[in-house]
Amino acid sequence: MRLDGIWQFAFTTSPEETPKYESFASVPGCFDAEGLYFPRQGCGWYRRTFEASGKLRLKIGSSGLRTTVFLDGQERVDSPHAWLPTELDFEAKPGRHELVIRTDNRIAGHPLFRKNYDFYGFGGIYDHVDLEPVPEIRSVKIRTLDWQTGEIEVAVDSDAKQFSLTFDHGKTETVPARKIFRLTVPSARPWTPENPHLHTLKINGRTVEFGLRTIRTEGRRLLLNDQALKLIGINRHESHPEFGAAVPEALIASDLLRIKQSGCNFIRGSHYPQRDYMLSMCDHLGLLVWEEALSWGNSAEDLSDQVFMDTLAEHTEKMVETSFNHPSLIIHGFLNECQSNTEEARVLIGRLVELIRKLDPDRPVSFASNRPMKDICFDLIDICSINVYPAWYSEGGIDTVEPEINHYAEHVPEKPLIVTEIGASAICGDHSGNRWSEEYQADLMEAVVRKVQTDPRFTGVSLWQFANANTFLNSIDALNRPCGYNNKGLVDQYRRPKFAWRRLSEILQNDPQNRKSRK
Ligand code: ADA
Repeated sequence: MRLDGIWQFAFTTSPEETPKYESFASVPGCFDAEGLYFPRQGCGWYRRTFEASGKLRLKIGSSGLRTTVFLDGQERVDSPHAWLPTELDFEAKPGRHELVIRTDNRIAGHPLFRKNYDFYGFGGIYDHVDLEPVPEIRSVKIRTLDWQTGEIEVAVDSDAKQFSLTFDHGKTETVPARKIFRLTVPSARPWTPENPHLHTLKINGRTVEFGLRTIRTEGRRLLLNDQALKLIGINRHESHPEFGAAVPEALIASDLLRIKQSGCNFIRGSHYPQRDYMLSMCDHLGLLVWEEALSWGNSAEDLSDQVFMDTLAEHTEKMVETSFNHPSLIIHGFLNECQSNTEEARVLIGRLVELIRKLDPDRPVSFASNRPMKDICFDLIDICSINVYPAWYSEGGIDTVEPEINHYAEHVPEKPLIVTEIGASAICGDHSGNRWSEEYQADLMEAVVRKVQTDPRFTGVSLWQFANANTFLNSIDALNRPCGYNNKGLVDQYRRPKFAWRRLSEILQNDPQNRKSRK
């Protein structure tokens, strides 16, 4: 049962105040995106009733920044894991029940969000709310062991005594239940960005989509099904002036289609876990994804704060478990631009890498460093990733881009190297050719893309960024962010293309390497 729709709504400045449900709000929706509560800090209370009974699971696909669920007046879940699903299993007596979801967007006191983060922390329910019987199969995790023969490893969490298994609507086989087992996919076809073929496995009525592909690093190369990848892509925030983080699915689909059609093959989901719809769409389109845990520019003080460390570890674990079966997901990331030149960073990064490798031994792990020359953590991860802004946050012009990134390539260890951020702001309609103009942004982007395409030391680039995205409004830093947006989008916040977007599409569409993968 999908519970989306019109819910009763109340706003309070703190969780202690009693909500008065005098208004209505859309679910999904962000209360602070537009209108009455823009951009207020406090609690958005969403209330409705439903009629159902038995053992039920409530699932909120994505919400933030802190989500508290009350059922029939009782607090049942309290989660700081913004952008991740919140779930509650409960037993309901026959009759009508009251459901309240409180979303708190206050930054003070949040264990992971900080006020210096260069993106807006929206309050609200970003994704669907669903109610279903607790599934007999609690979770299924599928790993590709051999992409050519179709051998997979399946891990199932369930108390069932036997499993009935059906691949791709084929014939059903019944086997005794096991926690982990190997199977061979009949008529196996690999998943690649060019031909993103998906298989399905149905276990006791639960269907899981997956793709046959391996991903690993070897020296400076990143290999998908043993073929070296060159990633040309873009960072994307889940953000829109009118919907906040509750970006409608049709708009997510249109963003991703445009990215695919431009010739890009890669998206860095900056800087938090991605919605299931986003990853599923990338599975279908053959777009490769870097997903990362919520964090940004964290200081050594954060990195050694016990609450921050433990919450980030729990958050990372949930993220890895939630996204496990998506073949498009190829890199797990965390701690964007932390103080990775400190011992505090080494301890936390080491802990997160170990945790991820235990949960998912296959996918490479990385974090984006904005201090490649003094970073002391590159040895801990599989891919060196650098966020650098030559010709934007430094004096030189576009001719400094190539020498500067050459310099980093010479310095970092012998591992795949991705320029995870690089770019310039541009205001639509400024054609002066100076900084902030569409021309300057396009020229800088072109210098970067041509360099990464032709220099084998680079495994890839994710340009900063797809669309202008909402960011902080009330700090001194906001003076650098006209109208409260980070304006480095290649399209603006309403997805209107700037020169750089058209130029990028032209470059990639004229690249014979790329032409075949856009089909
Ligand atoms: C950083 C950061 C981004 C964004 C960017 C910028 O690299 O990771 O989130 O803030 O800088 O626009 O300056």
